[in-house]
Amino acid sequence: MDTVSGRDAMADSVTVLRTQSGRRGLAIARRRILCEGAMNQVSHFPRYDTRTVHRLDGLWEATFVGADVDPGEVRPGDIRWDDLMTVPGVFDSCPNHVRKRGCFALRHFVDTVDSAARGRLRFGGLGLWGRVFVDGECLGTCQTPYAPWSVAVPPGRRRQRELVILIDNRFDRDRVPLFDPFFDFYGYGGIYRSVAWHELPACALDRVTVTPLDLAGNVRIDIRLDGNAPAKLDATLAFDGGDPAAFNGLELNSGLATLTTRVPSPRLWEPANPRLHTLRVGIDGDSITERFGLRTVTAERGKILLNGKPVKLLGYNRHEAHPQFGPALPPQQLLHDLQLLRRLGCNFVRGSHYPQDQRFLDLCDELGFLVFEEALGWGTPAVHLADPRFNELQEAQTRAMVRASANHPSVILWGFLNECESHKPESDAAVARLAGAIREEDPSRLVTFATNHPFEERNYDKVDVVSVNQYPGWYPEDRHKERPLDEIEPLIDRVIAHLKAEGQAAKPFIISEMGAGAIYGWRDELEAHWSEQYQAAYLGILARRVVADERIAGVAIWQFCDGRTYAHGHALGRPRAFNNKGSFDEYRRPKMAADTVRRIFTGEA
Ligand code: ADA
Repeated sequence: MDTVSGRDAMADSVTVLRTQSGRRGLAIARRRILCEGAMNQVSHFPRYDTRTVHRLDGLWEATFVGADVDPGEVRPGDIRWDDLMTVPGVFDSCPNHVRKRGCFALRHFVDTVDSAARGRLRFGGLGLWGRVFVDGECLGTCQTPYAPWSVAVPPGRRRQRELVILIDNRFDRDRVPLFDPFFDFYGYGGIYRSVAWHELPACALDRVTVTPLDLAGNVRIDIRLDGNAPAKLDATLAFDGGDPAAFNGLELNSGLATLTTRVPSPRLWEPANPRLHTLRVGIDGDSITERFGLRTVTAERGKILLNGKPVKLLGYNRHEAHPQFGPALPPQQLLHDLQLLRRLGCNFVRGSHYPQDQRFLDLCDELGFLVFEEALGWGTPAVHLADPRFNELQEAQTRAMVRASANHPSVILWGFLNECESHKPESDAAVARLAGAIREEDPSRLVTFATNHPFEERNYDKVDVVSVNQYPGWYPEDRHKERPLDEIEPLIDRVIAHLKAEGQAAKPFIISEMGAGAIYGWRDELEAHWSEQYQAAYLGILARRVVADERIAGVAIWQFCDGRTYAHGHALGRPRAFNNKGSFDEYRRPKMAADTVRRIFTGEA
């Protein structure tokens, strides 16, 4: 499992096996052999061809530590290892631990090439809470579920390093201020995405961000260092595998060097023709290859413009969800989901409601999807919006999301705080802080957030795009109305009229959520709520209106597929304890609505 890039990977994996069998007995050696080739590894950009990177996805030792323990008191030396777990993976969907809430531990040994090298452990995302120990020493605690996160590892005394990760999935406002039990999606415990251990030189490259400045190939390049920065930086830049050009004596400001240049032979990235470029940056002792696309995204007179041309966003909200894998989806599923969306004529995905898997965004780049990526949030009440610790972690996860995804041309909208109490004064500072942090990190994309208070919203002035979540005809305004579907269009009309009255008519307006539930296979002559017919009729009205209405810049239908949610009393409004508003069920079997939407989005109807 320990893949080593930038070295002779095959020779190194043989060393791994020899070390294990010699030191820790045959059973473990067999276990290692199992680990070596069996797991799905799809590395994503950026890539590193000089440093040693141990990709740690695969089988780890594991154990459920307890439902009552304080994870802050757990020490690696006291743990008895009696189980196995895959990384990525969530323990509470595994047969041995299904439904459990508590503390779970995972262990893996990493055979470093240079024990004297400092390291960095990079996590694509975990939840709900995680703590990392290397050789028994606590190195950091992650309180930002789903967000990319990393921790520095000091050099060790021995080549083999013991890595122990504690995961806790209990709802706890102190430990996990960003995830609450009222969220309408299941809060799983585990390592949701890939983990890698990087061996680093004293001065290493952290990330290189390429920001398109125009359509002629001019770009701004930000080179961010990790470690001891020199006074000035000498770097080489090679686009698309071409010859490296030297850029010497670059000024550094807090480990960041910025320059502008022009991409040779620039090609635009467009949904119908998603052409990508690569940039390899080399410095003394390290290198990184980033992939990016040349495109601009702007807002003008109520429209979203991609490369200067209006684009209508037609798509769905998508949770990273599967009944067995939870949010730790295998790459087959990521591609499968996008292929289903494409068949429906979609060009747009809202990654509800958290930072996305980098492998998923790589696929969106390749397939030409447009993405609304948002930081973790769901129905945040005003009291949390006023809490300084909450806001600090919100900002941290939002910045981490933007930095991780900055090179994906697919991402055009940044968001946060889905359906917070943005009609209350406590929201003003919280929204301003997050919108400001995003613009500071990346002024090249549009900022939005999904409000479910369109008529009392206080924060329209802080966004570039107005995103509204509403469920007319599902959660009824009038329970006695004979034909609830008749609520849909009047509500849309009212929102549009209200935005005009508020002086927001020039901003693009998207319907970031609207939809209705249906139980897969429930076809009924009454065609009432929960029947496939009702949902199909509902989405038919919505999709037709969006396609036809110039004032609507796009839609993200709620939702792509059914997903597990509350396992408590809230499930009374969620049959099967699933949110059933998917156009596909949780196994991606289409309901009637999928075909209705397909016919409208593809123009067949
Ligand atoms: C909200 C929320 C979604 C989902 C939806 C629903 O708008 O943003 O996550 O819970 O309601 O199904 O009611």
